[in-house]
Amino acid sequence: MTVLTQATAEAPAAEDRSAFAEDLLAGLSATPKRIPPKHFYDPEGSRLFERITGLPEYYPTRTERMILERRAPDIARLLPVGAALVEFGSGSSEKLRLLRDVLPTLSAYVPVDISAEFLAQEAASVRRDISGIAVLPVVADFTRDFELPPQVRARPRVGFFPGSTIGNFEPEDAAEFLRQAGRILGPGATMIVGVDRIKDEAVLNAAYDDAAGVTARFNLNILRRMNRELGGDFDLSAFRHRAFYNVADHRIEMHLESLKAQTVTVAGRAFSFAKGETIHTENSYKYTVDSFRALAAEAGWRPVATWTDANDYFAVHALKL
Ligand code: AVJ
Repeated sequence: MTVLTQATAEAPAAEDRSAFAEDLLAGLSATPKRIPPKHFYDPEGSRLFERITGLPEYYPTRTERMILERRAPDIARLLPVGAALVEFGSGSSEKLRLLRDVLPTLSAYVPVDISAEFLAQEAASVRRDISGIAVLPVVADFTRDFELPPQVRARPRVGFFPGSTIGNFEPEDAAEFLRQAGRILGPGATMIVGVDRIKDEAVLNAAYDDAAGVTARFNLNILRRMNRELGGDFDLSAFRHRAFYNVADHRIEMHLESLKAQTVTVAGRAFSFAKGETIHTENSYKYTVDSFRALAAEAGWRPVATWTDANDYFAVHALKL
């Protein structure tokens, strides 16, 4: 993960595409082959992810929603009145809406996202629906350094990182992200983070290999994206979706497995695949309540509360600097 680099002034779409090409050429040249999961989310990938969140096997989204709604009063009690809520990688601001009981405590909402267009739309809809809160969007890659709007510097600050997105980071990068979030938010800050928990392997495996095949389409869509945006000639029927829980490393791994020996061209370069060779497209790390608290503590945060569900599937952690 690149940290401490200022977000570029380039148009996000152009930056996106060249970053995609660069990551891809580097990742397909590596052994084993890999592509970073952030490139899943073109419009079709985002649509498929939305469908994943509604699948019967995919428990994280609905479980976290339930915890946030139920525990909003407890979260509110931890926050200083007049706090500014900074959401890292906000996407749609629907999680803010779940925190209905937190809203009276907030003076500002700062959604941070790389997609300027989506961010502007969401900001407008939050302004329309929620009164008494200044909406101050920041266009930035939240894994890099960025500046908070000057209006919130004098207010208490709360970071919000839901969705277990932190699970996509290698644990050392997750710690680095938390450290950097602490630097951005500053002394006295609070952080609310959603984290998926280690659980029965069968439950984990089903969540990433659903019966309807939506996750398979989500994974394979990255090949379609390479074909469309980078002139690739991937045959989608010559690859299959694989997802499994790696017990030793506490993570779900997603791969695209080549069903035969083949050579594919993308971005003007040829890449050979052996039969059975995979492209590693995602890690989704899982934590125990204690292993996540230890990680946060290592990054300079003090764990102050953890809320979970009756199945112990998911955890929402509150941290203080
Ligand atoms: C958005 C990273 C939290 O890891 O569960 C869902 C992405 N990948 N199904 C996750 C994902 C396959 C998701 N995160």
